[in-house]
Amino acid sequence: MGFSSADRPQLVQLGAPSRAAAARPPKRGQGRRANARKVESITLCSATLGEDGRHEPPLGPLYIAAALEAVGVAVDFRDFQLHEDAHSFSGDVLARFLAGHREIVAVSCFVDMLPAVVAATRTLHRARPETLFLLGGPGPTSCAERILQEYPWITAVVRGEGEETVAEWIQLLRGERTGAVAGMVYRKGAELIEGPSRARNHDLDELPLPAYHLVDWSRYSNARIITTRGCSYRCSFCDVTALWGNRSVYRGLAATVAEIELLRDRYGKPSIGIVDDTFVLNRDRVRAFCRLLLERRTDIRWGCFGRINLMTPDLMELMAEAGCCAIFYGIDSGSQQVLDRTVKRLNAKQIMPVLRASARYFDCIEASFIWGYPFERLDDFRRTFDVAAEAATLAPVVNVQLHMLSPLPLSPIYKEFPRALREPEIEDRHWLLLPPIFFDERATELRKLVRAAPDIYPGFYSFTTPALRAKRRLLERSMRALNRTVGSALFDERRARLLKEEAVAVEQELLAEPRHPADQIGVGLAVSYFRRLRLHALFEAGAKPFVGQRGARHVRERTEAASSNL
Ligand code: B12
Ligand code: SF4
Repeated sequence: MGFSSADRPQLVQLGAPSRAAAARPPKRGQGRRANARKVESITLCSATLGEDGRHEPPLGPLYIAAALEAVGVAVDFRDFQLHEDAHSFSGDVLARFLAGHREIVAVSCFVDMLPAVVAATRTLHRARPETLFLLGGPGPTSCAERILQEYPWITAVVRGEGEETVAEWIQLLRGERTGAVAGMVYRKGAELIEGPSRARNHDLDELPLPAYHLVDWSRYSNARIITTRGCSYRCSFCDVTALWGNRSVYRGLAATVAEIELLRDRYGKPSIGIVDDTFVLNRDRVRAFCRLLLERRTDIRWGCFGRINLMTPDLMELMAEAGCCAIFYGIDSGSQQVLDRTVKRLNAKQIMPVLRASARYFDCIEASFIWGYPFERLDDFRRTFDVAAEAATLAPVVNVQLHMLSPLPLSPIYKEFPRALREPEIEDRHWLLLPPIFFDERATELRKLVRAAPDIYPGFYSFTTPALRAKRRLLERSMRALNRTVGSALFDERRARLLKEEAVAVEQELLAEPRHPADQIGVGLAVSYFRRLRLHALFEAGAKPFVGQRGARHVRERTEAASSNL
């Protein structure tokens, strides 16, 4: 069901009321009281999934839960990633997960789960049409207005940072305020009201902490925190700047470390993922953070998002001393032409020296590459492949990821090439960033939604890209090498050890074999895969596999720091 363009609701853009006017109680007889609701409780669902079978508490929805509790709303919190069938490509599973919901259902998701959320809310609406549906998070933010135009059962969508917006919406529903709510689009009768943009929150330490008390911590492997909102780079394939603006807002370090210690002490999580888009953006701040952890002997293990051009040996050393054991690098291409064209602000020559140095300090390094740009020639792709192959020789400490570019709705690259979308094909399935909705047989309903409104869901598509077949041939060769290597562990006793224990000599022997970059990548992926299996088994057995083996101890024992070639 959807609106045809002829009967789409009219969008009314409203300016912000003055603070005094907004907070003024409505006058008698104005009629608003008649529609006012009590809004005592809400069902709030995080519909974002975990990765590799690991789960961490979803921060965004927990910040929203805290904001709701602050205005007196009891939150029935549900985390869909913990459902055994969460990866089922089905709106019905999510709808069943939400059974017994309150009169308002708020759902948070990223682009990948948006069709499932839309399908689930449609099912719930059919069963209980009086329910109000509020969506938020990066997925709905990207096309808030279009969602409301297309799906008449959805009541409102919050854009971006949601704490203040959701609180004001509740006040509006209760009849406690008037005027448009900034930072959201919502339905009022037949009209869509678009509030003005909401100014970014510049005092993050004023916000209540995420409502950690609402989750069952025994279900999560690690904790997660965010210490900066936004990123000041403008990589053209990314939508972070569009979602958060290009000004980074930092939390205070004392408050950040206090939160980390709370997660460690009250919730028993000494391993923490710092999910700032680019944690190392302000290196002096990172140094101060590390020194504070060391001074306070906080003794946690943590991971973060780094950036190749910002890493120096002394920074890595200090981070490792302070417990950093995992780092993610969005490298995104090995070709300088593509790096420049995407405004990545990175010199391709820095990539390998930084990866090699990082491998001396950190346990787990994700080296993420993207391919499939509309302007990526075959020789650009080969450069990416060559760098990825060199990075793969550092497996399993370095794990290479090769994603096919997903056109995120708010990314500058999608705005530049809106007509270059194509449906991915079965050959692309291993490399897609978002779920393979176009060829998974369970995804019929979601596929229909995506095909009916590609502008809402461009991330499921790919871009047309030069020399696709030749690129695929190289990628397929990597997959064959990966499968061969994993398969060989079933028959070769020496290699079979890798399934159970770390055997560096066997890994080195495997990594020394390949001559072709495609084979090198495949073998590197296999070596990393063996390590993931081992970690998973340890985790299932109740151990703490994410405690670093390099980290602080490694740095203290290390003798070759001076030989860094950065
Ligand atoms: C941690 C993280 C992950 C984690 C965990 C996600 C989780 N369960 O929470 C993992 C590694 C699993 C992951 C995976 C993916 N991620 Co991710 N991830 C992030 C990251 C780095 C931090 C998320 C976070 O906690 N932010 C901090 C909180 C405070 O912000 P927030 O969630 O946006 O919440 C605020 C608002 O959005 C809003 N809000 C949020 N929910 C709700 C709900 C309601 C009702 C309301 C009113 C408001 C509201 O208010 C919140 C507070 O102000 C972000 C980048 C970023 N810095 O945000 C990318 C990001 C969210 N991921 C992204 C993507 C694309 C993915 C993947 C699809 C692909 C991939 N491999 O990266 C997968 C898909 C996951 C899945 N299957 O569902 C994109 C999303 C793009 C988009 N427009 O949707 C982002 C923005 C990064 C990027 N640009 O590439 N991710
Ligand atoms: S890709 Fe990373 S560095 Fe670039 S704009 Fe996005 S978050 Fe910032």
